[in-house]
Amino acid sequence: MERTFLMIKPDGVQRGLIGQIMTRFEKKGFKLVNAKLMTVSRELAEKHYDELKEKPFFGELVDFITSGPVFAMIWEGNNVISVARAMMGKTNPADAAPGTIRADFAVSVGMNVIHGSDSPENAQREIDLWFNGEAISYDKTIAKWL
Ligand code: IDP
Repeated sequence: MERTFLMIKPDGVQRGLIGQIMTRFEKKGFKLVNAKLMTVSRELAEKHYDELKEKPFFGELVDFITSGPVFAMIWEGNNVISVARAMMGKTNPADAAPGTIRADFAVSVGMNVIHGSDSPENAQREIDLWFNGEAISYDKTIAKWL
């Protein structure tokens, strides 16, 4: 069973979108296995976005992610990494397909509401970085219907 790291960014928290976004993943049939509201240090933000450190927008991105609380989550399910990315939509909300989270809730590439791991390697790295690898293992009785 696959796990991914998802994070509602400061804009999503400020705009009161946590519940609506979580509902989409719950309704899809994925299982929440850890979650926390937290402030992000510059050190954590820089480690998280390490692959982007040469990009011209890196400083702006770190400023944004540390500007207010984020809601960090681990979700579990079949193909959850790629399916969650599809549900989020393209990075730039202007290019995201209608019905995706970024298309439905965001207008700018900087404030695009949600982060999701883009590969199994990054999912493991981000789960370790944000949650020290910790998640709750439990069964849902509905699982056989999904
Ligand atoms: P992703 O979040 O869809 O995986 P990445 O390329 O990993 O996209 O970029 C990380 C985040 O950096 C994006 O979600 C977006 O908020 C921000 N970002 C990406 N490109 C730009 C840009 O050109 N200007 C400002 N922010 C950007």
